[in-house]
Amino acid sequence: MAQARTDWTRGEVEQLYRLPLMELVFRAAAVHREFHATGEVQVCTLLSIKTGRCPEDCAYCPQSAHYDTGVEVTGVLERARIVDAARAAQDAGSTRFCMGAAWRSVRDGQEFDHVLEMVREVADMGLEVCCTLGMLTDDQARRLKEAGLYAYNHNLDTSERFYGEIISTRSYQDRLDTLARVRQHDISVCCGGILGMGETEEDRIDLLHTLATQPEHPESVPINALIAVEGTPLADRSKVPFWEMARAIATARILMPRAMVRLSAGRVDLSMAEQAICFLAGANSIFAGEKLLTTENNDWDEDRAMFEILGLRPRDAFKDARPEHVPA
Ligand code: SAM
Ligand code: DTB
Ligand code: SF4
Repeated sequence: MAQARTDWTRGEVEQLYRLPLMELVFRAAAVHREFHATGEVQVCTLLSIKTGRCPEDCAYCPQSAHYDTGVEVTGVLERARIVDAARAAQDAGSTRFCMGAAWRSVRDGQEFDHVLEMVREVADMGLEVCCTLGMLTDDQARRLKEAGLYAYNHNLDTSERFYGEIISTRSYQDRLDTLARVRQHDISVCCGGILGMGETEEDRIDLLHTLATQPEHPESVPINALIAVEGTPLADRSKVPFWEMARAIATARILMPRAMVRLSAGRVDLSMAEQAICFLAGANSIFAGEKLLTTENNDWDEDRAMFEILGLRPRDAFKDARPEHVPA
């Protein structure tokens, strides 16, 4: 099996991205077959455990306190709500449960202790537990790992150049620093971006290049299409053309052959045929469940029907590395 390269040049990434689409998808499908059981799709479910009033000004985000989006604000959810949601997700066939909090960064104290407790419980249920809580210190990453955290989501979102036009309250380097801490503590890295925020093709190529030249590739790469939410500065952005999504997915698949490439936000707007092209182009993970964090997602039943028609099957949990506490 070929090695995964982390020394891609910008020119190589650009060349791939700009291939005639059918050629690009064909090459991505070949890489996909070499590195993965085709037809196998990881099913993940999100839960927003703390919603809204976030001090950051991410222009795409309905949870930023800077914009009036009408999102329902909550404190950190209590144990029963989280455990029930995790169980429901597991019963519906999900193998990864991701808890998201609208924080700029984690603060030590009662709330973080509660999150650690929730990580422990969800891990004990046999789910791959993931969190996305904003920036982390070294010690917080260590404590999350100790509690049984499997993966951490922290997106680079776009190119370094365009980042400053989308977020002013933190830097690209802040993101990279947290990612390095997560990696240091041997937590699986989930890192991707958003298309359709007004970035150019050059920015998309730069993002893919940055992801693929990290010292180690992220284990999962979510590719989101912007969900333009009323009240955010990006509310009027037109939808990213589907073919750009397919292009980004296929390029990510070729550049990071072992990664799980996740067809993430925006899937709700895609037809089954469009989703099929994404799976062909190397996407092998989705978010399932009626909601992402605050926005609507595809119906469980529709997803089940799609799996049936396309001959897809859910991937087992912990296929890459099973922690000691989880029986085989
Ligand atoms: N506050 C934490 C952070 O920023 O890392 C965690 C939650 S944040 C909502 C997680 C990710 O959701 C963001 O990095 C962004 O990529 C994605 N996201 C947020 N709003 C989105 C939108 N409207 N459309 C697409 N993706 C979005
Ligand atoms: C990711 O890349 N996409 C997910 C997850 N990681 C946390 C979040 C999408 C959020 C879409 C907007 C919302 O539902 O609030
Ligand atoms: Fe806050 Fe995360 Fe939303 Fe940015 S993306 S406003 S950090 S919740």
